[in-house]
Amino acid sequence: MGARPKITVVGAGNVGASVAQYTVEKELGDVVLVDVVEGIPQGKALDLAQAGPVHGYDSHLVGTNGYDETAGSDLVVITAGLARKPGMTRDDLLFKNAEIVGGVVEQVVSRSPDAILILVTNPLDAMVQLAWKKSKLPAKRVIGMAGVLDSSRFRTFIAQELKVSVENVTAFVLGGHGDTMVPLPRYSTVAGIPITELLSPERIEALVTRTANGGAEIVSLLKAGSAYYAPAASTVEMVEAILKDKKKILPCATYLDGQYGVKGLYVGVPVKLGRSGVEEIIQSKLTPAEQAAFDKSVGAVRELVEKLKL
Ligand code: TXD
Repeated sequence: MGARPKITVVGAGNVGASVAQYTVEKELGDVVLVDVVEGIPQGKALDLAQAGPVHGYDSHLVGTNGYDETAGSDLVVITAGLARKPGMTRDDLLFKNAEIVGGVVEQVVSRSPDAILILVTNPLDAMVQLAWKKSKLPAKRVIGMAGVLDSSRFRTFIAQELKVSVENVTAFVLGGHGDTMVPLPRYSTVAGIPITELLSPERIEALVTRTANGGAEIVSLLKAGSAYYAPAASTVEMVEAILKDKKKILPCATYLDGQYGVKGLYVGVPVKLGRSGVEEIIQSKLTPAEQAAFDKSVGAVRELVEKLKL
């Protein structure tokens, strides 16, 4: 490891390995890949290192089953966790992943007290709240990835519908991850034009519904496992915004302390990401209908968090 930023990725499964891949392809820093399964992080790190000559990156990669190699990380991405198995309730998953994420946070923070944490493990909003509590880090340095993915899905569907470049499409989403997320069509644009001027309310509603069910649509196609390319790409957009101090505004799960009428809870809203983490929470006025949908989403997040008794 050298003078480049140091990025630890915990969980070398589908999302974690893809995060490592995109991170080195963009040469954002050196990567330490951690997993409990023996051989997997080592094998994937070595394999990715051997793609370096072809892709032209010099980032170093290390795979490990321990945490000593993670010491002094600038940024830690946590994807470790279980997926829901048959017979397992959402609550079973909540408690199991809380145990995993809690343990991981203790291990990484003791060795990298200055790191910024990005949480990916589901249920996302509850896991990021737990990670913040356990880490005792300032809230600006503990951030959850979900909104970038949800808005990227929405942007994909808008671009397909209107047959325009995805690069022309921006989208604005709020709320918790998944089925209660709140897309804001009047702030979602194509080359600056709100989609409310380009699409009928019915078509917008259909795209919104498909976005909210975006994760489930992929699970039903893949059968085993869930989405990982877009989740990893979304995570790496956050990594890049932070390490390059871009001041990029992205929807992330962040700690609200009164903003949007919410206090003491992690929820997805647009934030400015820079080298110190969440540098600003971007606020905008919601219509009564938008605020009601947001409040409902916040209620669902709060319900999960309360079960954890943090
Ligand atoms: O928008 C979002 N936030 C999400 C969330 C988008 C996609 C995936 N999302 C969630 O991320 C998903 O529901 C899972 O909770 C995580 C990881 O998903 P992934 O698809 O990567 O799951 P895998 O392939 O099962 O990988 C999980 C890895 C696996 O290799 C385990 O061995 C490892 O986590 N694992 C651990 N690593 C380290 N330490 C501990 N304790 C541990 N336990 C399991």
